Amino acid sequence: MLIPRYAANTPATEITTALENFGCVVVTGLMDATLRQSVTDELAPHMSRARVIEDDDPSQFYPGRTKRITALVTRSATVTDYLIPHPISRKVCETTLLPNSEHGYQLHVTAALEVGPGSRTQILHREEDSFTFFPLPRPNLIVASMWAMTDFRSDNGATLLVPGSHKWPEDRVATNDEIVEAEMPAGSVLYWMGGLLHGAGANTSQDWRYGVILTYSAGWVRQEENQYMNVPVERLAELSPEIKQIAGFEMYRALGFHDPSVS
Ligand SMILES: O=C(O)CCC(=O)C(=O)O
Repeated sequence: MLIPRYAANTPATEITTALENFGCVVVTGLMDATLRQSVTDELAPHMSRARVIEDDDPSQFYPGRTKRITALVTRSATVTDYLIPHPISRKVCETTLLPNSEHGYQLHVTAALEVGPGSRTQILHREEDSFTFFPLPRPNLIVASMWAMTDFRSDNGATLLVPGSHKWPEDRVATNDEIVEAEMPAGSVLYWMGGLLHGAGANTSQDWRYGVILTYSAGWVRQEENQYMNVPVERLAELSPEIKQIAGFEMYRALGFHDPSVS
């Protein structure tokens, strides 16, 4: 099975319908070379300090020969202002998350991720694996996006996904022929449902595969990335009301109050 693929000017309802049915979809042409360069330049000093795991432990979630940094709201104005609130991502969030979270959704994780030469296949997992309270298939609590800074190819670690697995029961295991690669040109975005099995592919090439992951969750769940720790008050003061809300700094009904005289 191939992952459904759409151009950026496709009506959003076509994209979200395919996403809900197949569990994943690629949208091409969402980010031009200038934007990609801005993201890469803003994150370069942080990426250069990121630790590369040299010794791979196959039982570990993160494969060796990969680099990962988080806190992108603090570290990249371009990710914050353009990628996070992108109209197609917002439409995807509205369609997949609002039915279970009618007062809004929030950022769940921001991460930039480089998969290096020699990196193995990542263990297949679901973004919603922390929410063990709900039996599989879970209600939609998360939707994920991967913004391709470089081409994603079969040989350089393109994300592997199992279409349809967001609707599977606990005991169904993916067979090799059910796993597909999200090959896509730089500037594309892969969206997938939080209940979908996926993981980074192996990189047998000489290139580093570079992507930015932005995930979003129902407004009432605990965010996976602790934005209150990863966004210092000086950076928070620079954020627009829209970004503050989406980053999780606004209340969801009674959740998240604070006393402004304290901080
Ligand atoms: O890098 C990828 O393609 C997927 C990474 C991922 O799913 C993760 O690290 O949680």
